Amino acid sequence: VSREAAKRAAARKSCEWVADGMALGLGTGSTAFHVVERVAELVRDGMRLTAVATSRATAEQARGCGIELRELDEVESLDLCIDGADEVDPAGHLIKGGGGALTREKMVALAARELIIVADAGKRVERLGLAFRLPLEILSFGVAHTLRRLERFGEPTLRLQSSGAPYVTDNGGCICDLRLPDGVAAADVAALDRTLRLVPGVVECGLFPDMARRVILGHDDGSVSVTEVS
Ligand code: A5P
Repeated sequence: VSREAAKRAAARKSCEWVADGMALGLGTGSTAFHVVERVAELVRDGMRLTAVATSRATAEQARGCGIELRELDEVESLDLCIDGADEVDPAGHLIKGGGGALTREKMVALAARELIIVADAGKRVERLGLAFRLPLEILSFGVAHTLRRLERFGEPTLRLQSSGAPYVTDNGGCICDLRLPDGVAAADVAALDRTLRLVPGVVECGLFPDMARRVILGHDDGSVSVTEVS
């Protein structure tokens, strides 16, 4: 319950940066869920907002609570994207993709002038990738070959559904969860992201280097801390 309060507090705080007339990017996951709820309240209170969702699940939630949605290609840019993360390091670099939506999340975040990350304080780590496996979206074509190619970076595993079948993303791809035995130092995040994206079969990498402008962490007592990333 307290973790939920932390997520909710961070999510609600982030919406203080939402202003009338904005086009928003809406993230995916249990923390972003609270962002969508708060944005819907703002719309009900009369704010004119439009949004691009980073997943089908978020689109469904947003539509259900009256937020006007656009496709990414219907907008030239977004004013602000608010999303969750699986890990945040001291430099503000992120691991995302625990929910499998990393490709759309990265595209929507890049289309936005500003990315705000909302998370419970447990997501803050000293070094990315030690506790959480790095998600990569990979093509379903030739999965075994792509996984083998990824072995030189760590221990790749194919994400499965509870039925045992491969997990399928909104884009029809698969997810490889890559265990990085030594994690990744802040100084190496951008290079590792580039290198992994060059592996044939890899669609996108869950490393988000230098993308967050502001990180809002919620604590169990409902307080929040806001860090501006320089
Ligand atoms: C979705 O693909 C992820 O990037 C999420 O943003 C991330 O998993 C955070 O989710 P929670 O807010 O549910 O922890």
